[in-house]
Amino acid sequence: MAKDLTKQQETDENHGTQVLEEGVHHVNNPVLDLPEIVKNYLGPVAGYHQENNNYYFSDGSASVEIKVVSDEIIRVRLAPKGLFLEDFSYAVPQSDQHVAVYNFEEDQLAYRVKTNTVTCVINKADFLVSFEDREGKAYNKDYAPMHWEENPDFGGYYVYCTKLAMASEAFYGLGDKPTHLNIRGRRFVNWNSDTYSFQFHQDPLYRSIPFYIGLHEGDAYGIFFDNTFKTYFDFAAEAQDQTSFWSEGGELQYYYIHGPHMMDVVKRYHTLTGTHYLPPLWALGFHQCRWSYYPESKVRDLAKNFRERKIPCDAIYLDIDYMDGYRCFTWNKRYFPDPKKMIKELADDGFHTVVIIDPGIKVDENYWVFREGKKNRYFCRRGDDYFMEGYVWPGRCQFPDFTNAEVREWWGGLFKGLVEAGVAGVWNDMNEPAVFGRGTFPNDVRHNFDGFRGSHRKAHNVYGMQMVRATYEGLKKLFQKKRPFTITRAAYAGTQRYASVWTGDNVATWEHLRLGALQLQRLSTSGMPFCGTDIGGFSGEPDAELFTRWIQFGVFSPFMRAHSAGDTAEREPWSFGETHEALNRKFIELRYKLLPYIYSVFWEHAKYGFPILRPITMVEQRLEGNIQREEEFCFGDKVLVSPVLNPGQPNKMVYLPVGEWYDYWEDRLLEGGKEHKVDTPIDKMPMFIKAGTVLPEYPVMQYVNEKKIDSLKLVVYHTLREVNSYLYEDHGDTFAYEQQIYLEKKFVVKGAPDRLSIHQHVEGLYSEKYDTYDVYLAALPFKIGQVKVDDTLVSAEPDATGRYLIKVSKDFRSIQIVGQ
Ligand code: MIG
Repeated sequence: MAKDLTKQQETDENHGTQVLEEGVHHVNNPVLDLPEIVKNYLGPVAGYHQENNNYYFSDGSASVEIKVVSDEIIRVRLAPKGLFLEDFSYAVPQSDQHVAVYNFEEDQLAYRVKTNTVTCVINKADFLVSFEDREGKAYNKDYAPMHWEENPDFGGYYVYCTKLAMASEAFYGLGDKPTHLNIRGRRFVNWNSDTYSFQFHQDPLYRSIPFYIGLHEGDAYGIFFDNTFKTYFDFAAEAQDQTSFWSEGGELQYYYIHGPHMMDVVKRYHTLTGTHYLPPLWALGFHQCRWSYYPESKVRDLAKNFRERKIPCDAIYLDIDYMDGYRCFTWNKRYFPDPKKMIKELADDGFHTVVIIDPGIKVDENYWVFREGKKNRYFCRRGDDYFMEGYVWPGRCQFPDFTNAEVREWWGGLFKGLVEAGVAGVWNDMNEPAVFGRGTFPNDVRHNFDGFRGSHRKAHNVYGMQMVRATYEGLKKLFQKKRPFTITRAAYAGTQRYASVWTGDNVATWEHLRLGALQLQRLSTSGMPFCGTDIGGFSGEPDAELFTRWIQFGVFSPFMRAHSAGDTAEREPWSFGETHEALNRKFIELRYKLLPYIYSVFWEHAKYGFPILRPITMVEQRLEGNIQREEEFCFGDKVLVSPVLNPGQPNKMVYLPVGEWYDYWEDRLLEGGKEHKVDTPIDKMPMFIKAGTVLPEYPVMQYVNEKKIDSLKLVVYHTLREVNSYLYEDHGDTFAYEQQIYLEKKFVVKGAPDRLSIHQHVEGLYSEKYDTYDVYLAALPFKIGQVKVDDTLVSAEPDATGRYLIKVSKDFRSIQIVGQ
């Protein structure tokens, strides 16, 4: 097939000559001299040169740059006329990483750029590029030479890359696409879109993450096509043996990211695009939202209900109605006469207040934000210099150009008033950007693009990202020492550096609950770790059962927020009668118990780039049967859950990866590597803990830091192997951790049929506020003979559930438990 393409190309060239020859006969009509617009393919490689870790190959007119980014990452760029665009990316702030070793080889057939782990092969005859591991196994290969087509309307080129899709290759990633985890056989577009009540398979949605993972014979690699224009991906949909990606503009620029572990691919993708900063601990609690809670009495009533009913909650959201005529950075004083006082009183009761901010600024000469933006020329302009105007909630609006650093700085400062009023977090909505009636901005709108200039074609997909970046950076400055919380609807690759995301306007149906489970797993594997769905569904009405099942899934969503549209019935955890109120409470309490574990998983993400949610395929990528598994997933590496996704479901089959697992609800040992039938009455959700885990648990609190913890609970699950667990602790809401003011505790658990030992190693400079641990030994397969803590004999007390309790100093180094 690749040959055919070369033929095609030859014909095109011949055709070009014919046109020219014909032109000789038609000198009066120069239009006939113009070459036809055709797809151009790279020809045979004519030569190369090297500049440090960049290698340039040319076919005589077009150039390809191969850049060794790190031992495992190689970047490829194409310049159709030999001239590369300026090297600027919103996703990758710094493409120069440490490279240990690289070298170059040439033989008759090919050039090879080699690192310690990857070899990039460039075939001389056809310019096909491929990537191999050290053993020469091909991970990823061009099917056709890179190609392009001139874009006469806008300039530049449509750029294309076509890869070989291997017979059994599966594909993952690509952000929030609402479809099955394996996207083989499907085609996608990336163009951020406001998609109220979206459906299964609908495309595109709110975010553009042009990054995918290929998994073939158990080995994985990633491709990150860093291009902000409208991009397309085809995963063996049009042709079974081809995977293509292309764009309507910009450069054909992609990163090949080596595995072979999927986890490492994601981790390395994060070395390019950054991780999510460590969120404040309260942001990992339960959040209650609705469009909208107003006036103030309603908000107070909501808060009171949470506390009286003893349902934990850390954040209350104010949707657009808190503003004066939907003008950003203002308050509706009739609904909220004294916001500062209200927010203070909520804070005293343990609630953080998060407010929504949209990009549209009302055209209104009496509105200071509009006046400032107008005076300083901060609003977007059309191709012919008219202002970009469109209708959104406030009425006729203009829109800041967030791709301008000066505008971002200004925007960040606008939060001063809200921060002074006590606001703890900001929710950016409508930033695809959404415009009533016409969807989004027209293509001719111009953007600064941080000095690199571009039309909306180029800036559309990063508009929301730059808005939330401005929001995050502004809040960070205003808060000084405290960590901000931000959430955005639109995003491009790299947005995780500035915000969490939610999946937008979903629907209160069982299908959407399932979709949410797919979307959050997909977002996690696509570098957007801090993500959640509107629990309960945004539009439509969930019944009690659906709501409770969604809360259960919410406990294991990185971001846990209930939200609903204004035209639906009120929807709080107590809205479905007492039985369900108790069930919802039980599971929200579970979230709070697990907080120290959840926080540690976020730390592993922030510091090392590990995803929070891990689909089974990622945990056991070598087992092909796992490719089909979409319902069970791991939260961190110690907890596996399988949310119940059907009404009236009495039980479900749950697959547990190879190894031993414990049913969380009854400390029952289950053998992994197979499926288990698990009962799923409404008060249970399948949840399993890996054998050998040290699971930290907080006592139930109504909000983060409500109580001082006197003794931290650690549940230790018996194992026959050696297993490491990590616990991360710090202030919870400052940046002191950047100065080593944190603790990273490693617990090494080793077991045999008649014994168990736990060793603790502590690093860091923070001091916990408690002095002891309550160590609970779960599921011991033997009767305790003796327990030694750092060489001192201590006693173990059995509790009602069959666990044994040992009280130890938080500074213990080892615990040895021996059977009778
Ligand atoms: O046009 O602010 O997705 O969460 O409640 C609707 C009102 C605008 C869409 C968001 C939704 C939010 C709603 N917004």
